[in-house]
Amino acid sequence: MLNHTATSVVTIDRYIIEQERQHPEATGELSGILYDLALAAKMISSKVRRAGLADVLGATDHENVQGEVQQKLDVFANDTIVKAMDHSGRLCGMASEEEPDIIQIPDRFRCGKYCLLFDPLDGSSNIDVNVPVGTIFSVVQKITRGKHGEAEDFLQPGRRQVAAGYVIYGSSTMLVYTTGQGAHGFTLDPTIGEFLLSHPDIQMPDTGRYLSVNDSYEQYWDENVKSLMRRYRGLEGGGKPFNVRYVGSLVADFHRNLLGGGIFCYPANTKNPNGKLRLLYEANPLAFIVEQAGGLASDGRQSIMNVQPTELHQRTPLYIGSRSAVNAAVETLGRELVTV
Ligand code: AHM
Ligand code: MG
Repeated sequence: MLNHTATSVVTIDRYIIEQERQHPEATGELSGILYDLALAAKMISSKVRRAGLADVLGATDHENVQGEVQQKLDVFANDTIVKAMDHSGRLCGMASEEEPDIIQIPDRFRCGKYCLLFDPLDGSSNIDVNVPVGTIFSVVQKITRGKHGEAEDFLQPGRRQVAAGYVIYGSSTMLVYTTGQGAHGFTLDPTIGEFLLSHPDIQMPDTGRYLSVNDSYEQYWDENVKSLMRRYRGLEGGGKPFNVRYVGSLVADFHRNLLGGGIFCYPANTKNPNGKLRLLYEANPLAFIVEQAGGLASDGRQSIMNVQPTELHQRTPLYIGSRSAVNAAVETLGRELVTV
């Protein structure tokens, strides 16, 4: 843990460099990836901040003043990350929730030893109603020998991540990342365009305060999931009831629970037997963060970080949050299913 006094101003660049110095063997490539991601986050943040003005500022038919067709924000976010990252020589490829296949590094650029996986703008269906959205990212090291990243490189369990994080475009823009030395949060100061250390070494409360789940799916849950939700609500098992909070934007729900304690659940249901959320772009990076903050993430059977992915866009049920709340999920969901 780096020791900064509450009064010192620490930019994200400085923090990344100081963390890197603790590893004499580091080449600086991973730090470079994090700098580039922070830059992409600032560009996306600036665009998201003007989201409601798109129609006001753009010309008719979604053309902007330069005559370019105005892009949907999630496409903009996707392209911004790809363009910020593809030329650095640090990546051997990328995978995005917005794109069907691996994004190859163009031949004119050098290939590096890392793979970047990301959800460029999670919760973007909320953007029209001014609800926080986010970017989620994960970095793993290439394991195949060729120049370009192959499926095998991207389909690695979360446990092999070397860095992960998210950006929340909320009432302020925050970037939270980990390289396995704690989870650290930085708030964007828009007046100087810098991410400044605001939440060093985040520790998640061990007990839950908030429950985030979309219970309009209740009719499609099995009995164990229903029982678990009754337990969280204090209707079964005698525990203290959680407060229910559901934004419907994973980064926003996760971030609140990370700071305040609690659990986010997206259970399997009969309509979506693997839930909705994506293992590689959403569950794994947030699982790495939550574990670094002292919490847990499970698919109901095993740690999210131990799941061996088989497909790029694989979905997974997700129970992520405070240790005691996730343990309650594993305990309840592991019961033999009682059907009535
Ligand atoms: P997206 O990646 O298409 O934006 O979908 C993911 C979002 C999450 O942000 C959120 O937690 C979830 O979908 C909400 O789903 P639901 O509306 O089914 O509750
Ligand atoms: Mg998403």
